[in-house]
Parts: sequence; C-alpha cells; structure tokens
Amino acid sequence: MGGANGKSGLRVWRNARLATMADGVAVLGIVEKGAIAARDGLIVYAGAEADMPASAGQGAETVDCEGRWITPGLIDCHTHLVYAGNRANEFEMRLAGATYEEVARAGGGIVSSVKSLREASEDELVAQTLPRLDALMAEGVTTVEVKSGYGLDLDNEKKSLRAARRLANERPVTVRTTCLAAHALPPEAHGGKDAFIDLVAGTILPDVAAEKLADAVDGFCEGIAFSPEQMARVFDKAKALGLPVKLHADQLSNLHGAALAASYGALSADHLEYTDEAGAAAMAKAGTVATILPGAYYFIRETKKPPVELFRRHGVKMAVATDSNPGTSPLTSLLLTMNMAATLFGLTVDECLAGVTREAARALGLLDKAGTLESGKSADLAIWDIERPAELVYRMGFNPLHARIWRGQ
Ligand code: DI6
Ligand code: FE
Repeated sequence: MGGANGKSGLRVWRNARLATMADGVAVLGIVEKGAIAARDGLIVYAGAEADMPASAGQGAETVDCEGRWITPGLIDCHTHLVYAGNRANEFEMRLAGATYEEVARAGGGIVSSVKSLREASEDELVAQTLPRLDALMAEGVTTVEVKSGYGLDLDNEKKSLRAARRLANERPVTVRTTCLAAHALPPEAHGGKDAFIDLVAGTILPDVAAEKLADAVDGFCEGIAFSPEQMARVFDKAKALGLPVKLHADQLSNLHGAALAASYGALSADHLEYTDEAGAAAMAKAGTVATILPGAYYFIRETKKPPVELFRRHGVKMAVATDSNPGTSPLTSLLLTMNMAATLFGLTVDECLAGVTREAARALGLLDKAGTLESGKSADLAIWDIERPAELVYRMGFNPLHARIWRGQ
C-alpha cells in the first residue's frame, strides 16, 4: 500500500474545507482552511492546515483542493446489491394496482429473484452487480454492505456471499458482507418456516461462518417472512458463532422487531416504519442504530413514516442507506437517498450526512476504522465541488463529486 505516493506513502490534501463528522464536536465538525495527511492509507492528521505538524507533511505528495469540501467517503450500510435480473415486470403490476405483499403472495417478489439468482453463475452475479457498485462509487461511496438473501439454500447463499467478497477484488472499495438467509421462504420449503429456520441455523450459518463469508447476520421479521420467535433462533445461532446481528424490523407491520434486535445487541435495526416508543427506547439502551431506508418507503408507496422524532428524543443514532434491491428499492444513489430522507422523513442536512458517514460506520461496527475524518482511520475521502454541505442533500440527480479517495489512493 502506498508505494505510488512516494517513498513514505505520504499524501496531503490541503486548501480544503472539511466536514470531519467527528462525534461530539459541533455538528458536522467543520474546519475551514483544513488539510488532511495520510500515510500508508491511514489518516495521520485532519484539521486546520495552519496547525498541521511539519512532520505530518514532510516529503508528502501534496494535492491542492482549491477550497473544495472534503467529507468522509460515503458508506452505504444496507444493500442487497448482489442479484440477477430485475423485477421491472412487478413494478408494472404494482402500477396496475397490486400491492407489494400481493405480488409476493402471488409467487413474485423475493422468490422470483431467488429463481434468477440460482440460475446465475458466481461470475455472472459479479458481472451483473458491478454496474450497480460503480454507480454508488461514482458518488463517493468507499464502503458498502452487501447482503445475501436471494439464494436461500446453502450453495446459493454461499455463492452470493462469495460474489459479494469478490467485488472488493474488482474495485477499490471496502465490502462488508451480511448473511440474510432468513429473508424469505424458498419454494422447496412448501410453507415450512420452522424447518427452513432449522436449515438456516443448523447448516447455513455454521457453514458460512466456518468459511468466514459473512461479517454479520440479518433477517426479515415480518408477517410475509419470519416471526420474532423464528428470528430469535437465528440470532441465538449467530451469537454462538460470534457474528453480530442486524434486522429488517417493523417495515410493513409492528412485530416489535426493533425491540427484538435491541435485546440481541444488534448493530442496527432497519426500516422501522412501524416501530413504537418501546422499540425506540430499547434501541437507545442497546446502542442499536436505526437505519432509515427511504428508497423502499418511496418505491412501495408506504404511507407510515419511521418515528424519527422518537429516535431523536431517545437518542437513537440514525443511519441512512439505499436498501438497493430489485423489489422495493432499485436505487443506486446515496445522494438521492439523502434527499429522500430529508424530504420524506424530515431528517436535517446534518442527520443525513452523519447517516451516510459516521452512523453508517457505526451500523457496520466499523466506527473505529471509517466514517469520520480523524487520525487513525482509513483515508477514505470524498472531495466535492460544492459551496456548502447542504448541496449534497438538496440536489436530485446531480453528482458534484470531484474525486474519491480510498485508503489514501
Ligand atoms: N425488505 C425489503 O424491502 C427487501 N427485503 C426486505 O426484507 C425487499 C427485497 C425484495 O423485494 O427483493
Ligand atoms: Fe433490505
């Protein structure tokens, strides 16, 4: 790492305005006339240019940012990026009046993506996923979480997770993988949800863990998916295997998934449209991040909004992510996602920007390595042609990214 940056792998970005997003300091952690120094892919200084120790800049290759803004590289902490084909046909059905749940019950929905994914080779999956990853990266994404969940048997879940891991060999980006085997019931299970949970907990998770294919375990707790009791069995196994958990919770109804996730110390609970105050309080107590997914809310024309005010009142941290998936959120723009979170749910600019940086890192258990511009963290930067940070949230369909730096390069 860093050979291209001169002998010491040292690089400095100067004459920049920083939104460090550091926790605790004034909202965005703004530094006018700032500079960042990185050595071997790690930040060694981020702050006022005038205060930068001479040692930090000595012998460095220097980039003049000409007054541009630098934020942490963006983090998309909830995606189902690895899938095959698309579901534009179901979109047309829904335009003709069917609901997402009706489409799912009619054998469409997640199960139709399962069929497509099972037919695709691992190479095909990687090839079909890369354009989506490229779209995210073109807007400054430097870390992306990718879930399985369209395989729903041992071989196809592992194929999905291997394809996700391979994305990091194909592109300069950090990939975190999540095993979402408990996403939906595959057709061969013939309605046997408990037997399928036996397969997930008894076979799929232990095998995936043994091959180190997943960094976390997720599930879909919903009437059309799995009950809280079934999810608890999945989480018990994840815990026994030493894997952190997350949950698709309270998206279409209130099964008290947020509280369930919190009771397992989940990194995050995601969606949360139907979460109640007890759920928010439990999340706050457990330090479970609320991942807000406005793309799915928008795309399925949900009308119940997540209880943002409750999250604020209880001090629950909020992340913002695309939920990029073929059924409910065919969205590959984290900038547009921030606009939706602000416009649809009333998040502030500061909450949106924290949601795709610091809080997204927290939701992935990566806050010690990414998500803010601070010494010791990975030098993952997004450099923007903007006059003020609010522009990143305000525009729709415009990309002001000037440069994207991953691990100092
Ligand atoms: N909730 C969602 O919005 C996605 N998965 C989930 O658990 C939907 C995935 C799909 O429809 O393909
Ligand atoms: Fe999702």
